[in-house]
Amino acid sequence: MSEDILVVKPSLPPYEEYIEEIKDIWDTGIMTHTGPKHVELQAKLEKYLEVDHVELFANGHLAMELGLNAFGFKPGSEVITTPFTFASTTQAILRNGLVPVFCDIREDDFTIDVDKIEELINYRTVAILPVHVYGNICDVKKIQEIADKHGLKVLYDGAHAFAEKYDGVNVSNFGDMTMFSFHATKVFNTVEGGCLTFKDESYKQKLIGLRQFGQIIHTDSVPYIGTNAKLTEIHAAMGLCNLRHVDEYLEKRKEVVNCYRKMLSDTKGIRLSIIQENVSANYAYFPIVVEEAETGVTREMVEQALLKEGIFSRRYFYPLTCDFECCAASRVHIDVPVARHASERVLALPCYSDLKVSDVERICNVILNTVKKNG
Ligand code: T4K
Repeated sequence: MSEDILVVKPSLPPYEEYIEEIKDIWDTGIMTHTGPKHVELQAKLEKYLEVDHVELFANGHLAMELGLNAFGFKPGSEVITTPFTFASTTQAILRNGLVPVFCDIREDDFTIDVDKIEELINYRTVAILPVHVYGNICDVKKIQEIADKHGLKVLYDGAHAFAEKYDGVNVSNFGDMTMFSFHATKVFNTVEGGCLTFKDESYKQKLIGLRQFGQIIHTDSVPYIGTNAKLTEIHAAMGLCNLRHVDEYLEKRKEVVNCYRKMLSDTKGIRLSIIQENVSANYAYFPIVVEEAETGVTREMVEQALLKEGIFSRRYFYPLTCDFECCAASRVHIDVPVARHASERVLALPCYSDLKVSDVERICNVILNTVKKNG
């Protein structure tokens, strides 16, 4: 009997390495509040991500929420974004009292359709929040052109895009800010955690303040309405260990994705995301779109066939976030046929660094047999 295969699994450093890393926390008793591990991880990430500034947060969601907050937009202002994403992206906009305006996505890589952005801009528009979904990088050049033309800020949801480069430039450098998630299920993890990257130093003090109760640290001054979004030393220690191994994790993920592509390319009724030639990929997710019109086989049939074999896939991302009940009062624009088509047919297949190639072959064979038997 084969073991169950989950859709994602954390990449973990050797147990002994982590224990060694947290030893001095026991000696110093410094557990949180921008301690030495936090400071070390921040510096190492600035180097690894080749960016001027990194600020760390308790998770990717809070990083994004506070990044938006730091821009200081008037409540009710509009932010152009996509609904084909995890709940967090849209929630970050709503929790800032801003209005998400939903733009459709491209069919081939699921990122924001840049040709549809400008028609959504009006006098209330203040920002664009595009998502590098599955690690597919948005058309960052065109987005910057539009933002410059209309005086808009750009915050990238790069939750899936850690370590990627676009035309040789680390993606942490695009837009005004980029958020990366360090959740346990991500390419690089601190168990829970996340960061913002940015080039403009003037955001730094405000972000640090927002992260720690609105204070200017080590003073009595509390100029901002902040929260508690600090990354603990225990989490930072996991980050320090994982950063030593992240390039190995990426290599293993590459093998997994290459095997999927080899076995599933040219399968009738199964559409794969395009390979972005100018992006050095991190192989974060492996989505397929099950086009039932071609074979009669639906996503649900594939999902169930996998489940029968103990293989867990996920409908990332269904439903569209614009269909969430909590968006009902504020969704300004929901004409998103391409996103809707993808969301109703997409299935993320298991993808993580420890997934064996033999297991990928097993997963693909279940899919191929399902298509052959029913298609
Ligand atoms: N923006 C985007 C585009 C995102 O995708 C995300 C998060 C964010 C923003 C926000 O970043 P964070 O605030 O999370 O840093 C999971 C992750 O929790 C979430 O981080 C991720 N995106 C999202 C795509 O997936 P769920 O609700 O699907 O997770 P869950 O608990 O059902 O777990 C999924 C699988 O992972 C299961 O098969 C079990 C496995 N797993 C999970 C955990 C928590 C493990 O093996 N170990 C674990 O510790 O959201």
